[in-house]
Amino acid sequence: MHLYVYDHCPFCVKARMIFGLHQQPVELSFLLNDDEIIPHQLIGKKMLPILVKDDNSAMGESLDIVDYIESRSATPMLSEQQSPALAQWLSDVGVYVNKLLLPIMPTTDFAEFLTASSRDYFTEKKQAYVGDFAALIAQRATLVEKINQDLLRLAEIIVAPHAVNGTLSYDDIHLFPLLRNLTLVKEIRWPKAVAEWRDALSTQTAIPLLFDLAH
Ligand SMILES: N[C@@H](CCC(=O)N[C@@H](CS)C(=O)NCC(=O)O)C(=O)O
Repeated sequence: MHLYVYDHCPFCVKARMIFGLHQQPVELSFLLNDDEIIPHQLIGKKMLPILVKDDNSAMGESLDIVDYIESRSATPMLSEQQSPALAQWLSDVGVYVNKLLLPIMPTTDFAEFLTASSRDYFTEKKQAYVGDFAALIAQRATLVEKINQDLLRLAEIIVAPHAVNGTLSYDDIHLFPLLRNLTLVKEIRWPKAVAEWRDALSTQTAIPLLFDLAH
């Protein structure tokens, strides 16, 4: 199977996680962010992740891909258990965290941003809904302080180092991509319980964290 992704994309990380958890090999391709042709050819719109299955049919939507790999496994790994506290936390943080993270993305060495035109494409598209990147970069210290406070709250929600609810669930799939992207931000103060969970999920999914790219 073949998975088309962007490295910065939280939905793509969700799809990558399920392959890692099941230790199922998948061929990964990182598309340039301004490549509209391949996604359109595969699913008729410009959106990743896309899984091309063994029968050559293409599937979009991260959670459909997660469910597809789960349902094919003799030993499904994700419980349906949901933490209302985590859902609330993700919703609260979702209000502002893109203002911190999106302006950083085109300054990284991610494969999807290797060309000037791919960086320009991303910047123009994301600024249209999150706001001017230069203005957001000026707010970075305030946004970092907000997430540092919220990570303290998250530490109280995490039940066990290997799984946010004590056993692996879709909640782990929802949380890990955000925390992975936050490893790009060098000023983050990681509470111990959050750092342990983050590292354990990175190990279990075989998806590297981004500290090497942090600035
Ligand atoms: N509901 C979709 C959302 C996927 C999504 O929003 N992907 C973004 C990247 S994070 C995308 O491809 N956006 C179009 C673009 O970047 O041009 C899913 O869960 O897979």
